[in-house]
Amino acid sequence: LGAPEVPGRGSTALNLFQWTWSSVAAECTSTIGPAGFAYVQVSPPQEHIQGTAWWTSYQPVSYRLESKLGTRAEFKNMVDTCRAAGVGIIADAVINHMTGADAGSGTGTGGSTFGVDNFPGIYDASSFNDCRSNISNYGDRYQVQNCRLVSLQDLRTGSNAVRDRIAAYLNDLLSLGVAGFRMDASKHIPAADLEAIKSRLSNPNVFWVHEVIGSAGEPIQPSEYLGSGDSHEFQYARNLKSYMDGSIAGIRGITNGLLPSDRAGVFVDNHDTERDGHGTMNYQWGQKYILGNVFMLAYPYGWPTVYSGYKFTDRDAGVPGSTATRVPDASCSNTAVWTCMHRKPEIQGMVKFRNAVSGTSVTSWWDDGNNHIAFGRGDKGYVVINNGANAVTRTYQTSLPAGEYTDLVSATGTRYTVDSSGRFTATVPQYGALALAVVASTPGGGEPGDPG
Ligand code: LAG
Ligand code: CA
Repeated sequence: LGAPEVPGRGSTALNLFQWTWSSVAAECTSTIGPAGFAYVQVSPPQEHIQGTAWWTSYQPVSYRLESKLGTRAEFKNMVDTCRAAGVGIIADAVINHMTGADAGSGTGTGGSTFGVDNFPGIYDASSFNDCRSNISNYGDRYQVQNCRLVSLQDLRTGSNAVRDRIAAYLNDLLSLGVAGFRMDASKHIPAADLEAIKSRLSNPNVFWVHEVIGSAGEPIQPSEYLGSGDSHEFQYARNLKSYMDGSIAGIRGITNGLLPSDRAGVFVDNHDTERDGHGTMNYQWGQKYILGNVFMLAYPYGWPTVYSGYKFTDRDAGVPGSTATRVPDASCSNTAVWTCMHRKPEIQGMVKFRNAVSGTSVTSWWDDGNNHIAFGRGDKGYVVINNGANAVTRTYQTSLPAGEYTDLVSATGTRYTVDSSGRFTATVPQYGALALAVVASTPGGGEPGDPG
């Protein structure tokens, strides 16, 4: 299901948006590995245009691993350090395009020079598609895949030369030990081109998750891309927002019409949706956002990625303190800047919950017809979510073995006794949750990529 399961660690991923390689490495050791995440998705590692906006990461200049987030040596150290902590790195692969034609020429973060149709030693005019206008009609497949996305020079991914060059870049990252790729802007690349690129990799079976923003009525849909990887299911995040914003009693309907569970990447939000003002929740939703994460991690659908970025008011602004060529290291003690969502006890507890209940399905669903739901995960776990403005007290019927359990969601480790009929009584605070699970006493070992 999704990225390969790491023995004892499941497959849950954490998206650390705009975290430098050295800060990711430190966080893998101190927090991410111990918390039980299996993967970290990082921002694009290739050389890109200079500038303080976050989105410079999405304007490649060359495939040298010299970016605002760190050097090649720092990237390599991150991969090794995280691997030693049991965590695989998923790299964000920007291969649909190079820099914006509107940006003209300049020097990248690694010192490479570039111009329109001109990326010395890598690409020239023949490397780009013939269409030189910007995409304006998402109902037109040809345009979406061959013209320029917001002016970004569109690579001729149908040509062998371009496919070879992109594959060489991805193979370089594989040689450094990355565990998988988030494929940026896959909707803008024909699925067959992506399959041809993947077949050129040193490991053609490496995990890929495609970013295809599915939109009803458009000709290009996420399901088209399953030949070379899983696809992110944006509709899941949109549905999650609707339920959390209204009533969650019917939230089991969240997967209606979506990709099959074992092919769908899911998230509460990502770096695009958190700032586009609508569509999904974001950290500014507070407790409801956390409850959305609790549900995603508790419910057996898709391959989940928890998102952790930085606070913002301006959608373009990069990490505060960024220069044109460097982003400051992330720090969870700097709570004015970093959300550090992955350090919240609710999130860490639910990652443990998901790992503990792996392989079970939903049992004993209960809801109050409004905003109070509860369900089991076989005889391994039980979760309660209260998306209402008042505390709720209830006796819940579980399938758990009798015994004492520690609530994985509460920061204080509240304990509950499940009786011999599988029942326990609890009071769950407003916009709160509770999760009990049969947790293995020793954390699982294994590293991403170990034979399972
Ligand atoms: C993606 N997935 O398909 C990324 O997830 C998304 O973050 C990227 O857009 C986009 N596709 C290209 O990889 C981001 C920003 C854009 C930004 C673009 C290129 O959301 O705002 O465009 O990256 O840096 C910016 C300006 C545009 C300008 C363009 C080219 O906002 O006005 O035309 O740069 O100069
Ligand atoms: Ca394209």
